[in-house]
Amino acid sequence: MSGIKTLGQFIIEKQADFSYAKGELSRLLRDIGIASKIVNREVNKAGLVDILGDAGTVNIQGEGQKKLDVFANIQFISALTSGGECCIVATEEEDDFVRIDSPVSKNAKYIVCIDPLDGSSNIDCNVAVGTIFSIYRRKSVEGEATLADVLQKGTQQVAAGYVIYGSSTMLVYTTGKGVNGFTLDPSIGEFCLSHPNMRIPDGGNIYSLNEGNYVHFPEGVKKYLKYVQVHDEATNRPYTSRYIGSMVGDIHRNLIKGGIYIYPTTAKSPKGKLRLLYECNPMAFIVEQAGGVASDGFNRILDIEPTELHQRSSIFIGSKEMVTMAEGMMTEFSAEM
Ligand code: P6P
Repeated sequence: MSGIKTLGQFIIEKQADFSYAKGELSRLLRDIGIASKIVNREVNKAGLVDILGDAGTVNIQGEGQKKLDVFANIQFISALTSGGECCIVATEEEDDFVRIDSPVSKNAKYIVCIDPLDGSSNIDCNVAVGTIFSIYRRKSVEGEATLADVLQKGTQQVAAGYVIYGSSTMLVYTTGKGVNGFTLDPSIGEFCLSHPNMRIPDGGNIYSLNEGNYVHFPEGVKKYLKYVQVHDEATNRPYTSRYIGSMVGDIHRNLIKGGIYIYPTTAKSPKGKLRLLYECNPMAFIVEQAGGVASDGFNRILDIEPTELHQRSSIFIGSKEMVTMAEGMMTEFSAEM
């Protein structure tokens, strides 16, 4: 029986994959793993300690921050600061990007975009929540890194991953050579390789979207919803609706079982709700590396040129055949508009 392989051992083993890396990216990934374990400890105790509920503050998205949002944000920034490999952190919880203020980090190579705790409104009802992160190499070669180093296309990511704090805690990441999943073993406090070379099925019958927004959906999405709900045994329809209001939870399930997650434009979110830099891009990189597809309904997510830090995008992400079908309906109806 092959022995346990921890995240740290795996990262070092795969370091040879990066011709340019001299260990910095490996250390950066390990820093993120450490912060995830600290966040996991608090998420798991959320009902027991005074860390539930609202922090009484509002983030740039206009969303009330939960105490755990703020706690997770602090933990990741702190781990990235002490690790010394990251010069800028762009986080959902801060209006502007955070320049890591430490002598070693000034010339650090990497930029991290992160949603420290996505889906946090679910914490009070014990539904899975997650962390989502993207890693880029800074483009500028001298002086301080700037916003231009942050606003890079998703195709420029050197790594991306998520942590799901669910029935078990898993860290799933890619560096562009496939997707691997690690499950936290609390008895040794290590993430251990549990899902090597994750692949999303080409087809599936799970669709994830908030049908409460139906009246404001684009016509192509309405058409796709009607398609998945038709009774047709030959094509295994009607499909199954699964939506937990936590992107990491919904996409992780669909990654394993096959499925599509859609957050289209709605009346409340005319540009889509999810943020390009630290939700759509990392999830798109991971799903593409697992054999799936991710677009805004028309264009590949990873090709979108960012112009703002908290820019939003609609997203259609998951099994190749399902996303392609939905995109076809979006195109069909946009042509008729
Ligand atoms: P709605 C959580 O706030 C989040 O960013 C994603 O994790 C989740 O899929 C989506 O928003 C839920 O949004 O509008 O359906 O409640």
